[in-house]
Amino acid sequence: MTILEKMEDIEKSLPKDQSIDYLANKELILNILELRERKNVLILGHNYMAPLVYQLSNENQRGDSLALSRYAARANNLIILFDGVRFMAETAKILNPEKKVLIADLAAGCSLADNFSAKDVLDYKNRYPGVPIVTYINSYAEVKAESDYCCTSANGLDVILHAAKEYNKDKVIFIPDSLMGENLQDDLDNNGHKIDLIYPGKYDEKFARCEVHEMIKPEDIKNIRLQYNMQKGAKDTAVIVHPECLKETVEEADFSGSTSAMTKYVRNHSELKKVYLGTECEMTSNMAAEFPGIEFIKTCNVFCQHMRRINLEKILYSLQNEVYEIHVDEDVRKKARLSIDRMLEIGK
Ligand code: CIZ
Ligand code: SF4
Repeated sequence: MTILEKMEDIEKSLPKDQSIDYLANKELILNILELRERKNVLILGHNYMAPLVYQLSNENQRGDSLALSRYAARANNLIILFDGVRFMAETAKILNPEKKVLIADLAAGCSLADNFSAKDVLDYKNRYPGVPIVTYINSYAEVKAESDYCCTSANGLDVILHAAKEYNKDKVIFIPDSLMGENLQDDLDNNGHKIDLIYPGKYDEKFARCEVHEMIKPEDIKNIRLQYNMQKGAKDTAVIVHPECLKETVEEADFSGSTSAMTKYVRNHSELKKVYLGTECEMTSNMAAEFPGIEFIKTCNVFCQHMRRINLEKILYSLQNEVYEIHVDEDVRKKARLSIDRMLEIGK
């Protein structure tokens, strides 16, 4: 696709309410695409990016953090710009050490990753010797390096079951997300698995939550159902929430899953006419652009301050100067890689 064709494609693919934004930022977008081409950069776009940023990436180069990192590993580009938060770009670097991985703002954090250190993992290890540690992908390399397995919101249950079997234990440690831990324990119980999942906050005072998803309360879901006539279990409507939400919120939903699972759910239910997504708000904008036949309820004002740090101006600056590169200590990287590889093996 030529740059002009890509510009036309972006304009066409944007949600209707963004056409003025497109015109206002046209030159910036053009400059970014020219640099992308000249420097042969792979631009990866996470599902939570604002539509103008999201559309900079080609269709198959958008998605969740793991799918994007895997995509990066297959690509030939020597420079990767990861439009997402820092732990995601770091995961791409762990899987692609020989490539230069850039992020438009190194301060793009995450309330889950930022509140959990390698020392916290070691504390769990000391308290529960021999119990396998499954670490959510929303964590930094030093934390992954001290863990036995990595997991994502798409495969958490499978990885936990595998870890319990492999270590012959009825206990598994899951870090750092307290709310997802609670939701996973529920999944285990509901599916008849007698596994005690040890997550922060269950038996101790430590706690980590996604500051975005914890804002979506069960009463919000009830109100949306009433206001938009979306009964639980109805065929043509769906309330879908992320497993980083409160357990009580998940219980009110029709389905709970990772961003990739949300997309898959909508794609596989062609009868859907109205959908509410309980997650970062930009995901709703991006889904609305992808599924124009469905009405997406956008009542929320739930944005991630970290994701919002990634904007067109900073992307251009990073590409122009090849700055804000992700570095990971090689010993840490190798150990972190092991936990990711052990997860990928399970998915095979
Ligand atoms: O792994 C990701 O991309 C995250 C953090 C969210 C999701 O559910 O896809
Ligand atoms: Fe972290 Fe939540 Fe923001 Fe995702 S949405 S980056 S989990 S704070």
